[in-house]
Amino acid sequence: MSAFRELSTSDGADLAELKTNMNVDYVISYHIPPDKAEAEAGFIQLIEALTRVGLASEVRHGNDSSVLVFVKVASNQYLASQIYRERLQDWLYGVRASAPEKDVTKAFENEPVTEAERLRLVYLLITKPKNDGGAGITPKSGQWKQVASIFPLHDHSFNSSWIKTWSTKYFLDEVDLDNIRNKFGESVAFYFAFLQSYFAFQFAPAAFGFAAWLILGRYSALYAFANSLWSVVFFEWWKKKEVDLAVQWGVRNVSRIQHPRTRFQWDHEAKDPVTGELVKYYPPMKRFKTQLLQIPFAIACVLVLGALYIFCFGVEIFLTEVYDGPFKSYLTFTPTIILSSILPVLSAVLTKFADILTERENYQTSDAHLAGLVRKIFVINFITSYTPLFLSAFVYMPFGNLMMPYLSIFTATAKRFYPDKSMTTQEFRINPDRLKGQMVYFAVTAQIVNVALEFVVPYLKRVAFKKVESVQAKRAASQDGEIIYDAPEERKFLQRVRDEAKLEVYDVAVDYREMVVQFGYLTLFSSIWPLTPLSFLINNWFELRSDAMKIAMGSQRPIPWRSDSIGPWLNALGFLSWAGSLISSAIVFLFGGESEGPGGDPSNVHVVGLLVTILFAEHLYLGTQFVVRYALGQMDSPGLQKERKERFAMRKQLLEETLGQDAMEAAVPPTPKTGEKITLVALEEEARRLSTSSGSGTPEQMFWLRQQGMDETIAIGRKLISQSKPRNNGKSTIQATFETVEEAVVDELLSSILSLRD
Ligand SMILES: [Ca+2]
Repeated sequence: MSAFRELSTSDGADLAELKTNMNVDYVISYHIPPDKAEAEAGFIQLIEALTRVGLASEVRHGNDSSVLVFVKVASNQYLASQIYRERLQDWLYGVRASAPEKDVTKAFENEPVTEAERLRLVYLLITKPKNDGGAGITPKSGQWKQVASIFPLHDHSFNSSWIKTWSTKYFLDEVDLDNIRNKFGESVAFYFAFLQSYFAFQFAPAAFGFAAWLILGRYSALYAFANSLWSVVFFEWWKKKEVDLAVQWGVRNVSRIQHPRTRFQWDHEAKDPVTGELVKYYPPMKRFKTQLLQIPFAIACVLVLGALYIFCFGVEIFLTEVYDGPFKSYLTFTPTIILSSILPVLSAVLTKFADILTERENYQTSDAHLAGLVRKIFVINFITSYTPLFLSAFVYMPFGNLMMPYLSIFTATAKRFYPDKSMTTQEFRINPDRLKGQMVYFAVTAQIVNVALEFVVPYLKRVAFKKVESVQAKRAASQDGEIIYDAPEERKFLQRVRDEAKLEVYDVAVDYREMVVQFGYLTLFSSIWPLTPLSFLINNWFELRSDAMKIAMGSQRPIPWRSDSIGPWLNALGFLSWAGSLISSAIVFLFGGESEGPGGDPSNVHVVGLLVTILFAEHLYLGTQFVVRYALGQMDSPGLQKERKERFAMRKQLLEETLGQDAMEAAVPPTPKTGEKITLVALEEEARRLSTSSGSGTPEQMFWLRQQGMDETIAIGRKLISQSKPRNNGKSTIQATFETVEEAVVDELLSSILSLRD
């Protein structure tokens, strides 16, 4: 509970190790492979690459199989030139309305560098390709596969006051969101802004839902209409709000400055026939062929997940409504157990497929890559989230009586298990409350379970891992004697960094997905139970706070990326809002009025055929529109070409004029000289001498004085590597093997699919 206590009590932030980040910009966790020579060579390359782009580094012991490399900008002048260059680029791309001041010093006086801006630029410096002025370090891939993670350190005093402020107020205001933006960048700030707006908007449906529950009852046409109208208004309003926020935060059009994906593999480099710029080329047809695999992928998702649901659905209906034998009250849990044990595995495999498929689509920019991935993830989530309700509303209720003969399969099976006992069955009757019961589950129980899965489970996992690790460390220490790596004054700080290194990487897409799925329940099915919006309203107050806590305590500090919208999720919202009008009208049509549903007899449904036709046609229409819109978006037009040509020329000229290539290069600090032979002890002494003789060394200065220059960092790093005892990245062998096998199987399957097509 220590991390929790530190952050939740007011004096937590006073702890010395939480107060300072030692001026560290980023921490790189370098995993030591079993082959020590390989480890050392990779480490030397890492330090050299960092030094080449003007970054200073210090190395410390990480755990048995990793070292931590601390990175900060050595030359503020070089960083300043990078920031200035980027601001200029922003202006050229229309992100900012005015050009930055020509006098560089003045420019920074007028517009001080924010923390998010600095961190973003330093991250780019580390990861950008070499020919783009970066160190080209790509975590976990290719040459850098031993680089496990690159993360900034949390600002714990900010975090604790953040959580405290948010948990004591009902509404977040602009200042709250601005603070998030300055710390974690616009990409995270947009999520919280969206969630806050969504939360505020939900007061309306919560109120009229409550009124409808009191007065109109369920399946009310009036409620469905109002709800649908609300979703359209919210969607359109948010589209406007998004632009507004982007302008306010100075990131409008920032999605135009797209970051090239480091893993993009091009066929060849060619001159753009229009601008003359040298571009990396990957034939769009080749990509399109891979993209076509999305169709079988979606079909496979429907079949695999659909089959599972239908099977569980059949078992459930049989057990609850037909079966009347022994252990009935326990057996009714069977479908839930089957579903909750198989569904996560299936979704994980399908998500992995989506991942690999998107990777194969080989997008040039990270934005395009993300959009491609989100499309597939959305398909999976749509099916897993809404199928149970779809089955109940459109299969069970209208066709229930026709299902009866098929349920005799289960009866026969059950009788085989109880041949001697006389198994009784009851007459099958449609349960009219089934739909409502399910909706209450999704609106209340599932939401609470989600919070637990999102926050409590990862926390418990961390505690357990820590326990295991400390036991392992103790055992290792008793076996081959303890090596003390940390200087006493740094020990607590380093321990804190090691803890942060173990945290998960925050992925804002996970949080968006959760909210988008919730929005779907609201638009598609809330007419079944009008208290749904009220329940979501309450949930979302907690969601805002628990997501904040997830970032502050459960994740590494996110890289402060910029963005000018909620990205591909906007389309998902638009789709759900549109689909909501169809589905909820169909539900009201089927179940509204006196009869409360067709009662399992299809002859009670007169216009179902008509509705299905309309539904199908609408879907087809939407699909076609989507494909055409997408295809047109990929095409170049003469107007666009002209614009691109002009912009390119202007950019090139201005960049050269304002900051010549020479000036940029001059700012890179000279490579440090080779130091004399050093040992850990000698450096310790040096640091101690400095602290006692001058008396002026702050902890931050002392931290960066331990290793002076690249060569000393390399020497100490090699020593730490040679002392290490790699133990498979902290994972158990079984876990590691399982992951490798899983990946290999999926990759193999995909390869064979691709080769079949060729
Ligand atoms: Ca969340």
